[in-house]
Amino acid sequence: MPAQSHDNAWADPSATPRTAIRYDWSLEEIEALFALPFNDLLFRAQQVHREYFDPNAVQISTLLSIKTGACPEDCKYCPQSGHYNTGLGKEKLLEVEKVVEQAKAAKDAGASRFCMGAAWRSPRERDLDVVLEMVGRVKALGLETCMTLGMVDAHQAGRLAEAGLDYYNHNLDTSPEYYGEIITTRSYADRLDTLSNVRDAGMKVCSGGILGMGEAPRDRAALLQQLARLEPHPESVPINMLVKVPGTPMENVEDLDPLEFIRAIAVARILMPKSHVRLSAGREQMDESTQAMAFLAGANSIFYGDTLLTTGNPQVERDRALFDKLGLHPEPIDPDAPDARSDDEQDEIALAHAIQRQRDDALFYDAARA
Ligand code: SAM
Ligand code: DTB
Ligand code: SF4
Repeated sequence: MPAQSHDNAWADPSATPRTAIRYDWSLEEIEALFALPFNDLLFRAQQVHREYFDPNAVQISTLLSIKTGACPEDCKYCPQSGHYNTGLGKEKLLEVEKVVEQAKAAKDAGASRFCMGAAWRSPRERDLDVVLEMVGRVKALGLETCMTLGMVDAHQAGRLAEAGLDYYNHNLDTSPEYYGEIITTRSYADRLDTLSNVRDAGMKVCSGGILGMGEAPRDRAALLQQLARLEPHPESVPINMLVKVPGTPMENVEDLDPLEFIRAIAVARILMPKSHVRLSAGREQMDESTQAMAFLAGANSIFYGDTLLTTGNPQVERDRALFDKLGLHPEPIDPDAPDARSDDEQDEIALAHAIQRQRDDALFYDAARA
């Protein structure tokens, strides 16, 4: 998917006054947005979207599971939880070279960000050493980096930021009220703490949730309210449609009406005008019209590549065809981003981590351990 030239009118800040960024949306205000006639809601979302973004550009991320399965947490939606039998085995942390190979392939296929996920409650120090090397090596390819490793404390977040990690993904998943129905092994407050550690360390925040888990409409509004209360807003907001995996307690939950999903995307766009809203998991089960409506509602990021972490995603050829049909193009990495590092700087960071890792290996790293 080559980047195409496009009209920059949307980027002219003098053209129209931009919608103010707010952090104080009330639940009633948000529910009122959800209750708008569908066309009015989408029109409003599209207006806000055009104030801040090229309406036809979509940020492209590719996911890789760097440590799969046997997670100690009990998230009811998750195929990787060790509490449920979904047929996934316990895998070891991938080798750095394998990750770099996959990242190169993702870049060649057109991704601008590489997201690495681990089925951990939180990373152990010796795992973190390996993970930091992955960050340096993937960054050195010219890709933005994102990791999702579970809870991180201030020290761990600091180490990730120092390694040059651009984004950390940690989802709130659902409303504070519904949360206890879905996860019992970590609290909502734990999640908010991780997000504030990530922010304090200077990384960009990626945080969103999952819809279609049997939640009430009010829970969808309350999830978006929590996200929109974060100041600043998360730069990236993944909205996942539940992928119902056999063996999880959610395998037979009732389908969410796709139009309700689109409404949530539109409301997210209105509440968080400057954030990238990602049409995240669940695209493989969605028809093209639903995806097209999600882009119209203000989604401007996707996961690209045949798999998410453990479940399927549309084939790249299908996505290319969809982009062509809709006249969409991949969003380029912002070369003026304040944290963009030169190639030399990236090489230095990667080298420092490789040396550190060799030292650690000699001391205690047990490669046979999961
Ligand atoms: N273990 C880490 C954590 O939970 O923070 C990172 C990996 S975890 C798989 C990342 C996110 O994937 C979860 O927070 C959840 O939002 C999403 N996810 C997991 N299983 C899903 C499913 N079946 N459908 C949709 N999203 C899912
Ligand atoms: C996010 O919000 N969704 C991605 C990513 N962040 C890590 C994960 C989706 C996982 C879907 C189930 C699976 O493939 O295992
Ligand atoms: Fe573990 Fe993350 Fe899955 Fe929860 S969502 S079970 S923490 S991998």
